[in-house]
Amino acid sequence: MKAFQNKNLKQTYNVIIFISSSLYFSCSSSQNSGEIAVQEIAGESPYTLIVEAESLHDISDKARLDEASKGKSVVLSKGEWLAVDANFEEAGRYRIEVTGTPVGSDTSVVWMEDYYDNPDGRTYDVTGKMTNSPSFDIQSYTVEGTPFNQGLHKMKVYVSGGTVDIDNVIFTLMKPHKASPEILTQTYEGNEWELVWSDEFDGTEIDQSKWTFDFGDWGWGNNELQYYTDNRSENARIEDGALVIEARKGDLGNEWTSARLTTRGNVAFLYGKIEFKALVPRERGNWAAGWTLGNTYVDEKDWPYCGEIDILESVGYEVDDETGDGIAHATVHTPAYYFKIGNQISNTKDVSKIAAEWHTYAVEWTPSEINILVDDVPYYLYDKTANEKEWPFNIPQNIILNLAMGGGWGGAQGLDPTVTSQKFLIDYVRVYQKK
Ligand SMILES: [Ca+2]
Repeated sequence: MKAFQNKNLKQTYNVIIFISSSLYFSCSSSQNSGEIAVQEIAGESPYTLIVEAESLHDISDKARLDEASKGKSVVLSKGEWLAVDANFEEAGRYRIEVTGTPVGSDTSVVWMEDYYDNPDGRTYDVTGKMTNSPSFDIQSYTVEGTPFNQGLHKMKVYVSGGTVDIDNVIFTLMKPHKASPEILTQTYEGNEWELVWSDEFDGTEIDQSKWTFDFGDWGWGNNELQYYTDNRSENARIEDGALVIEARKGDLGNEWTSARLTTRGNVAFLYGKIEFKALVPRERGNWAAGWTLGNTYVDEKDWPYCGEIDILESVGYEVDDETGDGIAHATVHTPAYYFKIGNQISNTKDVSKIAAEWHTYAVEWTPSEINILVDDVPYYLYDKTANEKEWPFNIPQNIILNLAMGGGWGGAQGLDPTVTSQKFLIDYVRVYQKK
């Protein structure tokens, strides 16, 4: 699901920041004893503005730099950035608000990048492109759901379109991080598969002892268009014995809404067979996936060290509108083999009527091999286990089911403008061990 992440981060940014004032400010908010500071750091570029903010403890507890920096806003034009140091006391999913006033009539575009100090050179787009609405004097460029680990994050806020007089950056904790407390470890010796966990989606409501919702619209590292809602039946529900994930256009003030369900926070799995039966949507612009991320994932810096197994990825533009024939993609991402260094190991399989009939997609995972199958036919093998970089798969993985719209891969050939709803159906998810 991350195959195209960070593709826009290979550019070199070499810009000068104009700072109207570079003094040190501090203040305390009513509910947070932490200091908020705006500071110019000697030793780095003298034109780099460093913003330091203590982390936030709950959704009502905001650190606002505008009180501290009143009259000290910073004007950034296309291609310019300023540094934002944010020290998060708590890991979780955050709302990011960049407030400021657009200057001129060009559409202004703002985005943020995390971990520019990462020693391995990988940085992360944590907002996607945020655009303003021209109907207010003071603008808020806002996204929700961005994961941040505890600790210091060295970030940059960029203006990549127009000019913006930036007042502040606000991080608000929306949901604390929770790894899966229950780990199911499957045996893998033997000849018969034994069911150990499943959701048949045969009830009337989504079982929240099994699934939680990853919500928000931070672009998910791929500039995806959708806002994933949090347990909203319009986007995720049980219907006729199947989970329906529905992407809806022009919904709730967003370009698209959709849903992303995960077992993270409830149960993670180590080894065994994970299988689901699904019917993917066929329209151009969608990107449906059933996959896993390691339980050690807290924010983007943990990837690909946490490991990722893409059991199924399907993009709508590869599906034949008439027949429903399409292509299943299988990939794993590891620290040794992942997209950013261009060597991730993938395979594809043509699937007849992938968007017209039900098919099963599965991974068989042992301490030495990952096999991926369509309709019980294996077509992908990953067996590189020389070291932890090649094989991060001795840690439990959480299952994820989602339907994205647009983004680097799903949107590579645009979106069908006539389509207003797309549905990804999952009949069941089952986990087995060998005995
Ligand atoms: Ca079912």
